[in-house]
Amino acid sequence: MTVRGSFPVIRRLVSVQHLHKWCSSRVQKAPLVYTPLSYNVSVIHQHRFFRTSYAAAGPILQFKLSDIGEGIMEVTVKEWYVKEGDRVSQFDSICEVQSDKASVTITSRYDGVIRKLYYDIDSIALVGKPLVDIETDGAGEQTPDQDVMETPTVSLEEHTHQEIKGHKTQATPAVRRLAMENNIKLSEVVGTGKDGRILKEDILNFIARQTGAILPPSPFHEIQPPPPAPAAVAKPKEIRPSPSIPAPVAPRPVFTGKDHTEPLKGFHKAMVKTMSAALKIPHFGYKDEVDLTQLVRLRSELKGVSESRGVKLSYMPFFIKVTSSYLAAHNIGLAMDTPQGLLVPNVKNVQMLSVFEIAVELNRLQSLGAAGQLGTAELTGGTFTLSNIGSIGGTYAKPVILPPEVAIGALGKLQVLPRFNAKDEVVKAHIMNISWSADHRIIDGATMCRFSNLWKSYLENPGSMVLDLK
Ligand code: CO6
Repeated sequence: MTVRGSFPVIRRLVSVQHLHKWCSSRVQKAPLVYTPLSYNVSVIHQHRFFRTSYAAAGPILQFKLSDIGEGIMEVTVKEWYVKEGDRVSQFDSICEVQSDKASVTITSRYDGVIRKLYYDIDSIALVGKPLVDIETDGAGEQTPDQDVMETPTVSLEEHTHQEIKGHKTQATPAVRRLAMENNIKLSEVVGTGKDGRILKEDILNFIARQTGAILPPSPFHEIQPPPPAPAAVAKPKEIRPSPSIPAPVAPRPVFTGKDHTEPLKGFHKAMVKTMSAALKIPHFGYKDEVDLTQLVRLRSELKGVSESRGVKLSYMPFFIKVTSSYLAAHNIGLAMDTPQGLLVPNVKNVQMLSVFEIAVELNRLQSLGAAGQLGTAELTGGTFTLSNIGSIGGTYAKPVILPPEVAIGALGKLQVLPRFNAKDEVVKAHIMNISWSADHRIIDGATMCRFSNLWKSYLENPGSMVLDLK
């Protein structure tokens, strides 16, 4: 139903929504943009020609940001230790990058001259994309298999075990991952590689020394019983167990599971960004219960009619219609549990649709969602969201606002419960709880309370909808 302008509460929601949209569009324009540079060989050589007369120059190589582990796909460039034209050697520090987990110093894998820095300070650098171009020294340049990173100087997560103030270690990402997976601090491992670089063998030897563990490359690590103590090996005859003491039973191998770190992708990654943006919104919650006894009756009357037209009629079309009470275009989003995860498609222009038409569109969105075919058209432009968590279970929720919207409602499970009627008699009632969250910068509690009361009154007296329905 459309009740535009006739309620002060609704007018306030309209104006604040516009204000909020304006603010949010600015927030959404925040960086997170990476422009990959496609290189053309002639351009590189021209660049070289003008910038250097370096005689023994080799090819210009793109030094790419290697996999840092822990599913990190992008980092922020915090500091450059080199500038264009600087000469670097292998393992010289190039820059400091920061992920949401740690700060890492990236070191050079080549000897040569820095020809190009790809990012400004505070830009987002992507794993696998070029960081710098290095004009290497001669054609026979050594190219180690993997980029080398120095130990993070600031570790934000305890389990990385890589914070060693004033002491830097060198190891490839694969070696770091091996150390991390086995809870080993790199600072405690003696590196036997070039310039003290820690090799995979160093980690395996460290584990063997500590626990006697042998780590086969399988999903499970079989921890072998420790080898005999050196003293026992050196002086076997001095240790004579008494005949009365039973021979020690060989400890059984212990199997430890192996955790996997999965990078966040697709819609899940988008959820991280949206919900992180939502964290900046000061949410307040407002909850109430709604007696849907009459609506339950009404729906059961209309359900058969709807089904005879080939459309499933749940309660959602009613909830959506009643929520459609503000803004010029009422695109009511609904949280949908799909095989791809949580998605929020919206029903466009609800102000122009009947309950039946909403049900038709809802059925279409559900089919698309189940088939993994919801697209940008369905997923953008929402103005208000309802989340029917009650279709899965639960009574109350604390829904999180989907920016740039300013409010959201979570519907609880519809339950049959005893309630008192106007004559003080206990009656069987169909009760559903509604949990609203609103942006307190824009909406105050009283506004939300009035809005909720209006919403509730339409649903508790569905006959009254007929008066205002468009
Ligand atoms: N209570 C009791 N029964 C319900 C309810 C509630 N709340 N909701 C639906 N139903 C009934 C519904 O009437 C149907 O009954 P019959 O017609 O008699 O068979 C039946 O359950 C199935 O309904 P269906 O789910 O198919 O359709 P509906 O239109 O109600 O819901 C949907 C569509 C897309 C919202 C739903 O399928 C869905 O995906 N729900 C999950 C939404 C979700 O994941 N929300 C969590 C988001 S995160 O909010 C969040 C704050 C956190 C917790």
